[in-house]
Amino acid sequence: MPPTTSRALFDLTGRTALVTGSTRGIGYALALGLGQAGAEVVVNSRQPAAVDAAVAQLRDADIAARGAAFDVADEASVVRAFEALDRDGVSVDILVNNAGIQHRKPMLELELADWQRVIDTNLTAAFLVGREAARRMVARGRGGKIINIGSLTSEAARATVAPYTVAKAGIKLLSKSMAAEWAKHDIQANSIGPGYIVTDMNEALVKNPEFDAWVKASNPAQRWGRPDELVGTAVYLASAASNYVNGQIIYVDGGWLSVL
Ligand code: GCO
Repeated sequence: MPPTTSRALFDLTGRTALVTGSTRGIGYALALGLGQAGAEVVVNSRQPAAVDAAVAQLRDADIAARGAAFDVADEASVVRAFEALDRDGVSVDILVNNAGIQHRKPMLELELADWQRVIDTNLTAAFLVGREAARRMVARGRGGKIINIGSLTSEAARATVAPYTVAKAGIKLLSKSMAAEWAKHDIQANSIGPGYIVTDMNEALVKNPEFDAWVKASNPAQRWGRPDELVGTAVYLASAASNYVNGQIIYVDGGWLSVL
């Protein structure tokens, strides 16, 4: 039965959320925000020590948290991780495919290995982790939520970040593909498209005066975004408030894509 009040619509109590790449930056902010909305959160990155530190930090904030260190781009690692969650009785109701890397290089100089590494981590991983989560959501018969993290580059390209751009464009249509196949199982799959957010990955850009000026001149909010400014959209897409929303992408970009 649907929640009885609009406030209850956004309550994630009793749900478990796996956020990939959640030991820092956007992923950590989303894990914290989903936890504050009531979810138990599963923290992920490839580094066990970083996962343990993030879990401890979340628990210090009274968030129910556990860790799952695995490589989202490695199929065997993903399968083993979900089998371990199965053994521990952990059911992922909400998946946030956030893990991602950046590699800035003009295509004329770009090595195939670097192209492939970005595609594997930023796009193929979302399929691998999404497939394992969805298989279990379907088997449990109580639906689920998948949130894939896109980018402004899901819509438009910036020079020197071609593999990232192509992967993020793929993320937008992967959410639509997931909706096409899994909506009948009451799974809602949507994307969030962050604008330029202050994160470790963007540190060099924030510190570059010309790039900083370009970002501020290119969006009507005239500023960079913060990771915590993505939390509201994530809670919405993770909650009953979005049960009839599927295959969409919501840009949290200061209005960047809305203006000439
Ligand atoms: C870059 C940045 C971008 C942002 C973000 C913008 O090098 O241009 O890393 O890719 O991170 O994706 O939406």
